[in-house]
Amino acid sequence: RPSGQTATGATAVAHPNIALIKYWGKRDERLILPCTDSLSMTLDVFPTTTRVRLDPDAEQDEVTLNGDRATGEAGRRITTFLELVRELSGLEHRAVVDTRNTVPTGAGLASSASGFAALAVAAAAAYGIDLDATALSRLARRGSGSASRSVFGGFAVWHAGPDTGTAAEADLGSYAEPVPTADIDPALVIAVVNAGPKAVSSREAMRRTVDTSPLYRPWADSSKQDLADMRTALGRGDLEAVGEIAERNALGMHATMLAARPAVRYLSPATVAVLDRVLQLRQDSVPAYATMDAGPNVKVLCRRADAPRVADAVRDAVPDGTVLVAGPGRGAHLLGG
Ligand code: 2P0
Repeated sequence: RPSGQTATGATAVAHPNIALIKYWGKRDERLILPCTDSLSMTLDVFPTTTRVRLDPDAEQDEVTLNGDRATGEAGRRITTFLELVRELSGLEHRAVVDTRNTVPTGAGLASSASGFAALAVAAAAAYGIDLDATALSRLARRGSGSASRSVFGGFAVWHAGPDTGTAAEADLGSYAEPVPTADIDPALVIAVVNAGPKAVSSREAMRRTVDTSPLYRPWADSSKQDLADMRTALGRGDLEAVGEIAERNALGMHATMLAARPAVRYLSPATVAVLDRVLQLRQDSVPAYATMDAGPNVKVLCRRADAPRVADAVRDAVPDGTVLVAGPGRGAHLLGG
């Protein structure tokens, strides 16, 4: 038994991941089955630490997020997730969940990915269900799609799973796994630009895009080729190709949202300022490539050796922003495990 686990409780740590081939759009909202495969790098910054303890006497789950009692949607999502864990375990005990997130407030940095990956690992251990990494990834997916990838360290691909057959078959086929890569010694320079809170949740934005954007299908189709090309580029350790594919896939995803009705636009003037700087870096022969998620922040993929120069350039573009450098990190694990 790892030291993070006691008879009735367990503590797990997980990190966010940044997708290089994006997940955007669900074909099943309840099971969180995506329309497309996606591929990401798990980071070595912003860990989430989650402790789950069973309380046989409690009538309700008690969830604390960064020291405050979770209310509203966040609390509901966690309780719904715990219901699923209880179903799998056959135990009915309520749980005390304590989550500490280190993502800076408003950074828009996939805290649901690290959050549900840590919760899946801690809750499975606390409820005594013995799941392998594949099953943990499937379970984490039910909390938040991108969490399926944070179960693994480094580069991971999340399979959409079969879209013929039963719901159970689709569920079984939709999980993440590590991607074979040659060493590209990558860094992601993260530009947290100043921005207000997200106007549209990614859940709602995905739904609107799938339902109304005439560009959605073409992007989803092109994403298949992007993924195949990305696997090849990672396999041969070609950072330039990895970056080019990641950038085109992300810009395509944002194009689908811009064409939704009404449009969803997460990119801000500061985002574009960073994109200009990334272009300039490439003209100066520094391989650097941008990707953006459901917010204005930019993550710039480059060689670790170039990260200080890239970070300086980005800082110069967004003087009011915060810039930090991340590398590939570990998958979700029990503390002490
Ligand atoms: C990704 N994003 O692949 C994409 C790219 C944002 C843009 O996964 O509804 O929080 O919980 O499954 O995983 C954000 O969506 O959505 C996301 P749910 P999630 O990283």
